[in-house]
Amino acid sequence: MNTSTPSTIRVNMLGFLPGLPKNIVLLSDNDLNVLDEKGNQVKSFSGISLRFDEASGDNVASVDLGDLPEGKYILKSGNTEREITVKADAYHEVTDALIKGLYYQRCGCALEEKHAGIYTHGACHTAPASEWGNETVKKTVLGGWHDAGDYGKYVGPGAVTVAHMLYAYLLFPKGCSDDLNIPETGNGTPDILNEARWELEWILKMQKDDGSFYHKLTKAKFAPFIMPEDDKEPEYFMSVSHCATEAAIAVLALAARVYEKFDKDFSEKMLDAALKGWKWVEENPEFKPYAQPEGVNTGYYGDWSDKDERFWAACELFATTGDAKFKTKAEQIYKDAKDPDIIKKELEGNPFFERMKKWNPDFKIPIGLNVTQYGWTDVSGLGSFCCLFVLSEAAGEILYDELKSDFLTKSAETLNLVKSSGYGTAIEANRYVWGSILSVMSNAMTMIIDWKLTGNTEMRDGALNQLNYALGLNALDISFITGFGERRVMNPHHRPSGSDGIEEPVPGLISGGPNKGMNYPEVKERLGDTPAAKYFIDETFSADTNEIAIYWNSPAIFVAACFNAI
Ligand code: 9MR
Ligand code: ZN
Repeated sequence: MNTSTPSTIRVNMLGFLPGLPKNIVLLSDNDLNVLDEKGNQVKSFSGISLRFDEASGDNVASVDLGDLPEGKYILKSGNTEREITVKADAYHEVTDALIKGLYYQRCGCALEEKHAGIYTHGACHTAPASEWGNETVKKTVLGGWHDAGDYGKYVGPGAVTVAHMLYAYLLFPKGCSDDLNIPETGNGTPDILNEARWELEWILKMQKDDGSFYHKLTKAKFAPFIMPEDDKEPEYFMSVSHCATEAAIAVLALAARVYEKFDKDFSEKMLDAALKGWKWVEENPEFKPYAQPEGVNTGYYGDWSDKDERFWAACELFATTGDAKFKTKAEQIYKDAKDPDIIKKELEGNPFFERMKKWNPDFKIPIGLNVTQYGWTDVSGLGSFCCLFVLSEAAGEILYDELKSDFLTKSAETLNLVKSSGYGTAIEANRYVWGSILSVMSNAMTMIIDWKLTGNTEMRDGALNQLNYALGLNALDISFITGFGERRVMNPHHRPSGSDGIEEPVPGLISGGPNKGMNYPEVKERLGDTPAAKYFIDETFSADTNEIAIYWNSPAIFVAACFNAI
């Protein structure tokens, strides 16, 4: 745990890029002096005026240090000093580490010392598993990544994680470097794709003969804090679900294109599986939400609708096959999602909607697909990637022009969030929920896409501020990425990190961060009415504020790879 007091100078602890803005945040209105390594003053800022930041309750001033050549600098404000670095490859190591973070989540194999170093461990979860409630179906499915701090494996979350990685690779190939020291390193395929394949192979095995995909492969209950190889409780294939099936179809169709030039057989296998999955969807068009069986309390990942997954799947299948029926389907879903009568009908008696209304009486009927959402609940934004960058103009009026205009409306709102936050963080004060890092990183992705589409550098800079947030420019003065930054997360809710006897947690994992939504009673008791952006405890028990998850790492990979490529 970090016991030192947070500094009144907040910075990206890894450093800044020479040609881009260098935003820092001050918590005092003293003049700011910038000294070079020899102690010469190179810049100074006076007339600092503080403003109230709602999310943190802090009075802060954001300062862009502007142009500074590569080197180390000392920032001086009153009696406070803080060192920063300006470096062309400031984000290289962390991008690599975030990708390798997924290697450390690999299941069904041992992590060998030559790749994992001190984090080596024995093979885990290698026993055959049966279908929940049906012991006659029993098979051994190895592979995949442990989802998060727990050892569960879930198809939908795995699919979005891979999608973030594949789009990071497609958009910023130079930002995803290729020497991660994983077992496949040097095989001619970029390591980001090698790592993503580990999950894709597992997703393929989660398909049933009828084309559908199991929702998850987990035990009945979360394991205690033990190493994965010591976790011997039986695993079960939980029922199939529409969301899992369609997310799997989408990512397999996408991956079929990406891997084609590296491994044709693998690519064909994935496309066949995707098409077989789609056939199941056509034969079972009526959406049924995943229902957690009695006696099971591992991750739920339930959803009120699958139109976003179906939309994404149709887009990717159209992009891969060119078959117009998928385009028609995607267009239909896009249009229907804007029809209030259709939505109202969809929500009638919907258990998730009923729950939402109970929690939040102001809950508004969601009209239209949320084209800037990329997380496991709403994957519409992954469809945006496909429409905007793969299908592009040729996709026509709905899937390109209309979607692009909807997208740019949302991204403008996102940039406004950055401007209205004292720390420049793209999240409303009341949106610090479980895994708030997903909102922050997703909003960075949105601004990056806008920048790629329009060339608006304000968007790029807004996105950069979110990477800054992850690396220390925040109300806690903490780097949320394990292994990086002088004040970094040390006790994430992560079973291997909490049980391996090593002080430093497994590196390259990103914490979910402040959450003032649904909290553990002990967290509520200790934090009380602490402002949302500080609702965080760097202790192992606090899964609600300090767990790690594969699908939080992956948007961070996307954002880091973008700036690593600049
Ligand atoms: O990411 C999930 C978050 O959106 C939910 O609010 C939270 C509580 O239901 O669950 C998160 O997912 C967890 C999953 O259920 C099990 N593995 C760990 C995940 C990260 O906390
Ligand atoms: Zn395992």
